[in-house]
Amino acid sequence: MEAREFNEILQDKTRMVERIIRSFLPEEEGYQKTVLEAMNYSITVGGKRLRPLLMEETFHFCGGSEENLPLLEPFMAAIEMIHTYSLVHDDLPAMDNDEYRRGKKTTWSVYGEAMGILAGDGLLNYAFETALQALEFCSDTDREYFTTAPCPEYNMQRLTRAMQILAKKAGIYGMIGGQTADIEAEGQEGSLEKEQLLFIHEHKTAALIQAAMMIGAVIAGVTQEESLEKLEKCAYDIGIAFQIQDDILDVVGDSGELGKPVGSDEQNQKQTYVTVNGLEQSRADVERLTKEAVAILDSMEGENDFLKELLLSLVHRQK
Ligand code: GRG
Repeated sequence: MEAREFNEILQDKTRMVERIIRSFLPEEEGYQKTVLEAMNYSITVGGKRLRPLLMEETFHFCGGSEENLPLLEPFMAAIEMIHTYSLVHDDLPAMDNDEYRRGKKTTWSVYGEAMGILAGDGLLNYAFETALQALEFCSDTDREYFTTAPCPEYNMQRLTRAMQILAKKAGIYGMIGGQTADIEAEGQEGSLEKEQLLFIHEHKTAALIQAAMMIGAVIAGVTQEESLEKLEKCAYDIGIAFQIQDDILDVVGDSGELGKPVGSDEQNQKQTYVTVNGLEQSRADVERLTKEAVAILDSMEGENDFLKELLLSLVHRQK
């Protein structure tokens, strides 16, 4: 696929994901209007929409049919809400104390700290309310409108498994666990163990990417544990590569393009993959992990052209 063709398709797909996300956002009304505004501000302010994109591409790769898209879409919006909440909380004064993200003021710096906390909480909870809306579209008889008809067993199994994955990968055995280890590592004297760093990256960053790809597969109808494990490993490689690239960009990236200041890791004396392994080794590891991820996809059945290009594009991303 030519780079230009890939970029055009990516733009189209990102616009489509954008529409899906917006269609699930809450109305800004009522006495709780401020928190709803802060939530919507946080999620509409920008972002690459990588996780919902990966979810949808994996769904197609695994043979998901058009008629099952209404089951997938609530999960696409939900995962972006969870990702956004994590950024909103990560930017808070008690965590990274950042005033800019995605080229715009962070949520707490616009709405105040208390509203920043509540907007993150709201997004996390609303993510599960949104994912559960899939129940309204799972009947065979009436896909377009809300229906009280019972959800057929085969769809119920898909939705339950998808909810399990979403909850676990976002929680204490996933992203929250990784963030905890990351925060504690910041105060640690002496160099971080390689295993410790990989734990942080796997849980803080890779876990949501794993959730995205695994949920796409589950909603498409994949039930074989072996296939899900392959996708989990593929997403692990992508997630670690993505985080290493994030650490690289903090050293050599362009703050205008990134929409946030660079050099923050050095300023905060934060140990990262780059400070532990050096720039050259880090770059080589991003390439190696991405190749491993693509090899896993190639070992599975299914058309993977765009998904493969998407993974490869992350290696060279500048933002
Ligand atoms: C607060 C529970 C909790 C978790 C926070 C996601 C996170 C954990 C912290 C944010 C900082 C960070 C470097 C996270 C690693 C993952 C990462 C690189 C996130 C940025 O994801 P992108 O590049 O962001 O997809 P956009 O803005 O494009 O959506």
